[in-house]
Amino acid sequence: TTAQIGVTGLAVMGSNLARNFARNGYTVAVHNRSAAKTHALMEEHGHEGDFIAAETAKEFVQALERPRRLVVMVKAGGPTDAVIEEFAPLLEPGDMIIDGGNAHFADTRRREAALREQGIHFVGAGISGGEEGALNGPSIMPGGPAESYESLGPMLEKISAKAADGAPCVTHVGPDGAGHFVKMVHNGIEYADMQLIGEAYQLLRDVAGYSPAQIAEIFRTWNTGRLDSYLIEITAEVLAHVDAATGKPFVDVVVDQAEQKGTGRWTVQIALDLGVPVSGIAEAVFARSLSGHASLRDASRSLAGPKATPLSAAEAGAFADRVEQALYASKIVSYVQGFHEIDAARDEYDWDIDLGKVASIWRGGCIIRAAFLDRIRAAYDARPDLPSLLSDEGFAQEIAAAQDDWREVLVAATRQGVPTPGFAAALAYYDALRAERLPAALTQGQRDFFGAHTYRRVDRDGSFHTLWGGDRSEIES
Ligand code: NBP
Repeated sequence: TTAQIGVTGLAVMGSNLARNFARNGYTVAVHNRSAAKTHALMEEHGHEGDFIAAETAKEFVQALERPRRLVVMVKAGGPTDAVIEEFAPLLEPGDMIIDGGNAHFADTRRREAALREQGIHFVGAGISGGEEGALNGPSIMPGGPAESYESLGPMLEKISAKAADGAPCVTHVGPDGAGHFVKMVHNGIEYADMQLIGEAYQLLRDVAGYSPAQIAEIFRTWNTGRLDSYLIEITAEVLAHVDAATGKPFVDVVVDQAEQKGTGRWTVQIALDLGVPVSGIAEAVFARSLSGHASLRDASRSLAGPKATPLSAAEAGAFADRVEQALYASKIVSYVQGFHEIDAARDEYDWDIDLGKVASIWRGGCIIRAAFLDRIRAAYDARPDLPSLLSDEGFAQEIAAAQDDWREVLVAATRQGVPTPGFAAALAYYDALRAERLPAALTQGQRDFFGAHTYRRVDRDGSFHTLWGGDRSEIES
């Protein structure tokens, strides 16, 4: 027998993905650098479907039907290159290597170009949904050559999550690194979503005076409305959880220093290179980084702050409603920024990415899955050239309805000294976009003053310079 697909790298993600393929009726060849993981998978889950266990790379490749489809699920970076180096010489033109790890899209572009020389199709596929998603249906973002999707696509569609309307959460995103790029931005948006939820929690706790259990209930209620999403759902679970050892709220016994693996940081680094303002995502990355500076925080605890004035019970309820508005409006801005980054990459790399499809495949399986994404899909489907999600009438109206509360929440946060960098960055972005005039005009004047960098005028074409050190007359340059 031959296998229709092979998975090498059988840590948690790889073995769950292999089981997902097998449970969907495919014969799956499985391989891992150290054979112990292969044996463990066969022993524990071999009965779930048709697996072919391979001890060596050669056996693995021989077990695959042609053209071969070989999924690599190893630690991103050096290990991925090591695996490619090992397998590429054993493959033939037309075979496919599918990298399901969290690769940097620039690495994916490099690998795709190198393998193309050998006629091997390299598909960088972003996979989101964690272990559970890999087993029961992730959101999959494959890039690479469009023709590889013809035979690979139907298999991925089968194992992927399905949106509420039954559509599979996978599409051919675009060429070479497009899939991993979109996965990177997905993670950037995930960081922003998590930060905004964190700020909402802290405000409900410090300004409104609610307990974690009460806040869990508030999030449960929010989850039945327009904020309905996986992250809101698990937030309620985490907040309701009580630590068995101490009887305290779980959230109070966890060290408040957030870690990160790098995809959020990449989203911001690349956005800087592309010149795209992803301020909300950046604040989320910085907030995690700030939380980890323990000695700086220790040294700063005695700094002056405002006197806390807790709200009455009646005021607290109204405040919670305002926080919901602020959270929703800020969330819209995060998505505006994330989609802007994908749009900019589309131009930079000549990728034909359909933004409506991206929103569509994020509706299920992935960490940012949310009812809200169906609205984004609809907005882009109605107008594929939408300059920004804020240009969509529906979103613009919702923000218009939310903005008074959004501002009030930030006033309360500022007055009480609760840090809300995500909410604040989102509102500043919104206000900057709507502003009639920005102080950028003054910036241009300063640049011209100290560096003769020139400026453009509102009333005439051309570049101009004022002779600041002389008679201050203007010359055209
Ligand atoms: P890990 O990222 O922990 O990687 C472990 C696997 O890599 C093992 O199979 C290991 O083989 C293999 N490996 C290493 Br390390 N170095 C190797 C080398 N030089 N040659 C061959 N194999 C090597 O596994 P994971 O958590 O299952 O994640 C797999 C990929 O999926 C990663 O890229 C990750 O970023 C991505 N991802 C993870 C999640 C998640 O929720 N965990 C979600 C989405 C994407 P060994 O057994 O012989 O040491």
